[in-house]
Amino acid sequence: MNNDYNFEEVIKQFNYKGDLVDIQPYGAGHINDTFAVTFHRPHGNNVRYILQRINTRIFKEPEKLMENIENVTEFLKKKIIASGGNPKRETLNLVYTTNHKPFYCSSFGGYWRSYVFIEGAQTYQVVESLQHFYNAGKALGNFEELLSDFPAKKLHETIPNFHNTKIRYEEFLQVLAEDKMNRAKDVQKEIEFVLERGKETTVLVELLNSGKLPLRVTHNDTKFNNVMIDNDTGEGVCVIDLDTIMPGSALYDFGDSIRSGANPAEEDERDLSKVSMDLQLFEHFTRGFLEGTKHSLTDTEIEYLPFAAKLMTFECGIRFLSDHLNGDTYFKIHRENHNLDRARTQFKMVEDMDKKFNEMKAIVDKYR
Ligand code: ADP
Ligand code: GN1
Ligand code: MG
Repeated sequence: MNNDYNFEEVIKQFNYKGDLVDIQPYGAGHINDTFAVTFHRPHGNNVRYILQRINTRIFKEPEKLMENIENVTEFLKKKIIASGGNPKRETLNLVYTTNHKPFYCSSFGGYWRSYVFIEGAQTYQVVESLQHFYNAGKALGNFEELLSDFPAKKLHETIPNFHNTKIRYEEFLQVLAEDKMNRAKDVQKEIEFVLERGKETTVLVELLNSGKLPLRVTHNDTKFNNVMIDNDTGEGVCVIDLDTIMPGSALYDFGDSIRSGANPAEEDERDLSKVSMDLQLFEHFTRGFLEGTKHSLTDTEIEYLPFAAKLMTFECGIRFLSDHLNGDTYFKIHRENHNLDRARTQFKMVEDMDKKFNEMKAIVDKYR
């Protein structure tokens, strides 16, 4: 356990009931520091909460970020109640501080927040069943549908230009020109791969700017481990990790889900022969997503779904490769060349999507 954190100070700020019995690092996110904290209630069971330190190197305005999360979860709660759902499980529930704030700014540094732990469900790094991925698609489509009348103006942009692939590409060119760590010489093949495809990075940005694609309230970080899957029913019970909720495109959410879930291997798999874009997985997610959105996507959105899957995968690869060249300052790494390994899996997926592009289009047409 990392002793840099003064848990005693942090834990007493939140409205937890019972005696603290355990604190454990939790989950496999690349950004925040996440812990599961367990309390024992007198005459009762143990109760768990999620406690997170927000990564303020990445999220520079945590107060605004928390305002987004409060507004969105309150909005979702009302809708879930109105449709007879369970608001304690189907959306994140913040635990407030004793001062009625949604976060605590600690004396030793860092912004902390806490959520009710969603029990009886789990997240997966790799999809283990087609049904799970179909259900994740349904849950994410439904999430967008529920937020379709959320007042987008109320949202702060927590990371400006997050999915502006054109700007991501320009930033890559800059990092490459600087080559701070002198690593470019060892990754020429990957650099070439990016440079050859640079032109494609403007497509969605231009469609959005010209109004041909609608701006919606989107999640923007829809990797499979950001959907909690119910242990009994296999349903996508709750969409979590709401740090990047911002105005965006449904194509970002669809594309990022395919990027992370349609690959039967881990995101950092070193044996690239195991990495691919599995068409069966693609089909299950697509069917679920289109059902979840209640078929409300426009023709242009539907037309660009396969392209978005490829572009979001390419964008993520660019981000991993940029971070590798830049000395691994953004994504958490756990071994040498970790971001390079991650970039390679993304580029392998892009290549595979190129080969299977017509089949992906045919699948989308089947369910539109
Ligand atoms: P990061 O931004 O670092 O990815 P997440 O908010 O996704 O952080 O949390 C990391 C992991 O913690 C998730 O993948 C999930 O397994 C777990 N987790 C997060 N929130 C909850 C919750 N409310 N209940 C249960 N598990 C959760
Ligand atoms: C990060 O936070 P996490 O691990 O769910 C990243 C995503 C990337 C993803 C790649 C805020 O997601 O954009 O697609 O890693 N989140 C942020 O695995 O940058
Ligand atoms: Mg996450």
